[in-house]
Amino acid sequence: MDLKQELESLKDEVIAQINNAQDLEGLNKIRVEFLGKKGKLKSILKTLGKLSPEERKEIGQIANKLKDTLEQLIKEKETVLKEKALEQQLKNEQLDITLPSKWIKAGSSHPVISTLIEITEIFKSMGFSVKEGPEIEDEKYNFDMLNIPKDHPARDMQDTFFLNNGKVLRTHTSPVQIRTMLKQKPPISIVAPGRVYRKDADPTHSPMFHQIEGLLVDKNVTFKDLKGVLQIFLESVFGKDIPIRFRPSYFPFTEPSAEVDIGCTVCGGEGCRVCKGTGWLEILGCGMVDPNVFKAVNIDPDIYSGFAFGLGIERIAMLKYRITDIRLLFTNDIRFNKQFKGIR
Ligand code: 2U9
Repeated sequence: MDLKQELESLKDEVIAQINNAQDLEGLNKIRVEFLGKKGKLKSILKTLGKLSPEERKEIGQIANKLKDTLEQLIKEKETVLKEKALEQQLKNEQLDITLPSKWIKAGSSHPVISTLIEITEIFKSMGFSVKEGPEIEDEKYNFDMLNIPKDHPARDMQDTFFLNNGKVLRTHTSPVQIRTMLKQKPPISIVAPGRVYRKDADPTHSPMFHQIEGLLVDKNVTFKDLKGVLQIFLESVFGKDIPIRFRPSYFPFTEPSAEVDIGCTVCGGEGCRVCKGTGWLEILGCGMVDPNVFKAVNIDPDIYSGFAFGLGIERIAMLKYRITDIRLLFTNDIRFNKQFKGIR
């Protein structure tokens, strides 16, 4: 068989094999076997030297053309096989996107925290900014500068957690307002939400609870301003028709001082167990900042006046969700906590 014939039959053989190739791996084997460095086409070409120059030229051209043709055919087949492989892969990895997904258990906000956020947002909407401070406080900020003298019952060992380092767990968030007034000159309008601590434990008292306190200081601030702000606040939480009353009271850091009641949300004022038959619920304390407090932070009480107020968050949350024992809020019984899912 001469070289021409050999090339011709090689061509037929390779084409047949390419057509039969089932996958990319098989196709690559064919490429190596026939077109590779040690392939069959190369070994045929090695024998060209034995031919006359004319024949060499002719056969060389045929061989090169054959090489181009086979490379082209392999390339085309490669495209077909790649598509086939992808199709197979997609078939194997088929997803059923109509299957229902796995249920993700979402958490939710604790009722005390959702109440705290709700109340804070109301004061923010009235222009108050939010300030926070340390829970471990100096007695100076927690008591002295708030006009609470050394022999005051609020400082009593029975009420306050005293720490070994001479500091205390803050009994209210008032030190945040003291710290703010030391740093910032009036006008000031802030609320201070956070945890506070008192040695107290019964169905309505917890040794740790949350407060929000507010402070507004400027020239010409009056009790009327205090009443207006608290009315807007109470109507936002309990509804536009909620009855409100101010009762005279006493706090060392405010003068005059008042306690604010709302009509009982349980009996509507008729008298029940929750309001102890009075028809009223005590909601917060407030008053005009005592001049002694202003003096302690270097604000001139002859130029400036201000009002302050404070309330316990747990008490509001308990009224809102009709909870009768404060301890339920901190026991972390999942059956209790789950009831607030979806609220806020
Ligand atoms: C500064 C000056 C005055 C904050 C006030 C109350 C009245 C009050 C209680 C409510 C229920 C605490 O959580 S509770 O037990 N608070 O009655 N708090 S006036 O007065 C301030 C605070 C800071 C510098």
